[in-house]
Amino acid sequence: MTNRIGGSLALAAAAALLAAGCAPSKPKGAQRQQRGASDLAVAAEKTYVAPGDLDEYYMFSSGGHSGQVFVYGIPSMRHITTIPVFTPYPGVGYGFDDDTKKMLGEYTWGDAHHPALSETNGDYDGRWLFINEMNGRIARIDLRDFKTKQILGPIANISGNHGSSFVTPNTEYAMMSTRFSAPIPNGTYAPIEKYATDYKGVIAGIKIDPKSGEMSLGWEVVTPPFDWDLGDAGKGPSDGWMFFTCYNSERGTGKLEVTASQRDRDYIGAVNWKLAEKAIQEGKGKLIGGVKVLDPRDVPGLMYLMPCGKSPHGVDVSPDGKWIVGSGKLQGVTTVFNFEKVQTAIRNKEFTGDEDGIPVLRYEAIKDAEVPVGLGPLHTQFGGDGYAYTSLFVDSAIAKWKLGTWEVIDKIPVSYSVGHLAVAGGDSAHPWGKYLVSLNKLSHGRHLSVGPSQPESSQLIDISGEKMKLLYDAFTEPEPHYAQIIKADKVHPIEIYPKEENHHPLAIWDVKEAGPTRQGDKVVVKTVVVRSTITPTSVEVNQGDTVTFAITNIEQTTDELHGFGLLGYNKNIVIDPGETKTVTIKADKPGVFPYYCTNFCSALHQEMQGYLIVKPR
Ligand code: CUK
Ligand code: CUA
Repeated sequence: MTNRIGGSLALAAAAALLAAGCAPSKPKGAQRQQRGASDLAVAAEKTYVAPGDLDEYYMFSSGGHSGQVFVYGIPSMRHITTIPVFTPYPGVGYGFDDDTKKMLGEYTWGDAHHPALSETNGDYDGRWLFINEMNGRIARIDLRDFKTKQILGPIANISGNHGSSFVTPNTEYAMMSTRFSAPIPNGTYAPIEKYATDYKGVIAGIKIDPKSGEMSLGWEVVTPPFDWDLGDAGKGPSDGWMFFTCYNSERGTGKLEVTASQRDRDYIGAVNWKLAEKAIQEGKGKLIGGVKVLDPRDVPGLMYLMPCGKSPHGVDVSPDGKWIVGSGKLQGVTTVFNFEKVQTAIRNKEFTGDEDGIPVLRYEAIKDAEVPVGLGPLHTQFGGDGYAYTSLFVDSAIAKWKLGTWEVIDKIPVSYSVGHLAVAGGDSAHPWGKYLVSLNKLSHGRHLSVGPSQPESSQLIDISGEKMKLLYDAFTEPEPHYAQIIKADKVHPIEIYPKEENHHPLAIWDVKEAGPTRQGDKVVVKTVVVRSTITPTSVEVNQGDTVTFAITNIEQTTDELHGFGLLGYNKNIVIDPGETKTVTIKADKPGVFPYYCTNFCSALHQEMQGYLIVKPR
């Protein structure tokens, strides 16, 4: 690596700031940022959604280690709902009924970073939302009812699935990758001294059924232990490729802040997923951990390495698919690669070497520009008008720059230390632009004090004009990373489950059919909930029985949810109008256990109650 990258002086400063913690000095509580009165009035008007009016966009924000997805309205920045994904959520009974309990499996937490809306021809189609999780899992939320329908994984050989769940332009695949390289298959021992040779990175394609959205493992590619961090799929001319950044091409261990920052460059890995698909069909994969894994040495053309500035984090493909933007965290520039040049370099074999058989492309041959955006560039999103927006962690700002001319047009400070940013449609083929949300890592008391565990901060920024304008501060629970913003009219949720669509084998719609049936020591209680009775109103079983309540909410009225809380047995579920759910307990404790409706549903809500009576043996 002989080429120097611009901003290497700044680099040392950046590294120091990264290490030291880098927020600007802390403002006093309730202190106002100095601003002209007219600006405040404009910001207020632009974000005010009057009572009864609706927001223009949905924002789906990852909940980080809360394992959830937060749904906001934009421009109001109101938190409308939470979609539980990887974590039980008593509010909607998630993780308590038999189906969602099974879906969560043994995990009671998940670290979810990157939501991805499904796409058709590179544009959001409003069908599904996918989201990754660090324990090698990925989930699909159906936007028809805003519910998690599938959790796939943990996927074999993947270790710390961070570079996920970015999708290809027609949702053929969601992406997956190993961030914490480890020996494969999982469960293999190798001492840390063997890191460089025996630890592996893995990149995977998660196949998505175009009709049902059902996910399954498509293929895996084994790589050197580079710690794959983030990804994005090519589109337009670059369709067929996936790009992943890595931050440890040094193959360092121990204090990575030192060892992983030695080289001037790390890599963006480019994987030809259409070739991966073909190679697996041709049987070129080797069975590792029960799945077929491709070695780039066996499949020429499968993978290339694009050198990118020190410790890159985000990689983002422009709306037209021509440019690939990679940002080195420890640089003052973001690098723009030209996909056409990448292809030419591959054709002309402009390689400077290889890493375990994966050719390294010559940096100067594939680069179009180094844009001097500022310190600590992380992620880039795109507007609909040829502008790009890059988050600057160290500068605690967002830079606006022009694709093609590479001019930096504007910069706006954010509060504080932005990670991801999200523009409406900002990673699609046709971004809407208009709004940008800065998902900040620190809030430093820009809110009423709530003690040391401060909320997460997101800021709404108007990007409709030449200059970016801050509109609003919003706060949430931990911890949004990335978000996707979609025009509200692209999403078409139902408001009840239609009776004719309920094919649950245990559903009943007539209270006369309600009651227990027994087979040996298994008792199934067909149950109806409707204003304002839970039928049956009491059930007697024997100690040691396995009891399944199959509960149908026969309401067909919007918002008439009923709950089923069972005291003493740690069960709490919620049944939406027209829905049937089952909840199973082992009745191992004798006694009388009340069950009751937990959702305030009518004037006679209190009366919705009954008893599970467990007769001692
Ligand atoms: S990460 Cu959090 S700032 Cu997990 Cu996408 Cu970049
Ligand atoms: Cu049903 Cu309260």
